[in-house]
Amino acid sequence: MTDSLILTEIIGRVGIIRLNRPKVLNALNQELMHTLVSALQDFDKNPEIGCIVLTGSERAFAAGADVKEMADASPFEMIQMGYIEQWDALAAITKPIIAAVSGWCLGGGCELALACDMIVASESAKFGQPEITLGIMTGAGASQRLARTVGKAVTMEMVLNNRHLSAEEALGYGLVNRLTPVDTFFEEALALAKEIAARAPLALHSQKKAVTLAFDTTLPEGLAAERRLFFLLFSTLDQKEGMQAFLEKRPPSWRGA
Ligand code: DAK
Repeated sequence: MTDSLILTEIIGRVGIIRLNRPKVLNALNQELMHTLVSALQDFDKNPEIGCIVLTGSERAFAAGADVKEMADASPFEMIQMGYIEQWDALAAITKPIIAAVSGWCLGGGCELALACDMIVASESAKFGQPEITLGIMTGAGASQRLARTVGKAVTMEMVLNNRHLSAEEALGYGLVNRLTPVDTFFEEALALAKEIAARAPLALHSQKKAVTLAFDTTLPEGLAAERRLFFLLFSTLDQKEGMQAFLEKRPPSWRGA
């Protein structure tokens, strides 16, 4: 399917979404966010898809929310844009999402990458939160997700003084999983996504949920939720199949049931 704001494709069990506003470095306007979230929800509902890759261009993953769209907005208009609802819907996607990032990854773009489960970055990737330069602050999760990922000191420098992280620094701080040459970042992300997509679907679903809870709950609540999810998987055919396949020294054949 082709859309003006995003391009989608399915390769094997991987759903791919490419942000497609190249003239404005994939600035995230409301329409793009709305289209992106519906594409993610469609992939999430599709049992033929096990993992999602979200990417932009070589020059920019996304240079942030669309400044032109926000420049003259009142607080009420900002609320009406439904931006918050889109971000909440994005966080509710149950399948693993890998961000394949090259070039600019700023503001809302960086928050979008942070809302994904893993990041594969090209050597040209630059991560930053420049909201302060516009007289505003982060609004889609960076103050929380970035701080939990790279720590307080680096986050403070990024949000208070527009410090950009190079891809190498981002790798060192644990913001990204893998660093690749510019011409292979997408292939690397796709290869990782194909491996993940081939794994037991219900176990993937529960495992993502459990790790996500680590950021949303206290340790005892998170541990209790992990145990519930763990025991629940013993009601699945895939648990029986996975363990039987191990004992019979053969590859498992997952049913997603
Ligand atoms: N919005 C709109 N247009 C943008 C843009 C953006 N964020 N970023 C780039 N563009 C446009 C430029 O205006 C330019 O358009 P033309 O002049 O050609 O018409 C085109 O993309 C190419 O950009 P440049 O000519 O500037 O390219 P350079 O290589 O020289 O510079 C740059 C690249 C990324 C350093 C620069 O474009 C830049 O500084 N861009 C702005 C980055 C930025 O400030 N991003 C943060 C935006 S604020 C919310 C939650 C979150 C947010 C909002 C609401 N709620 C909960 C309601 C998030 C806010 C943000 O992200």
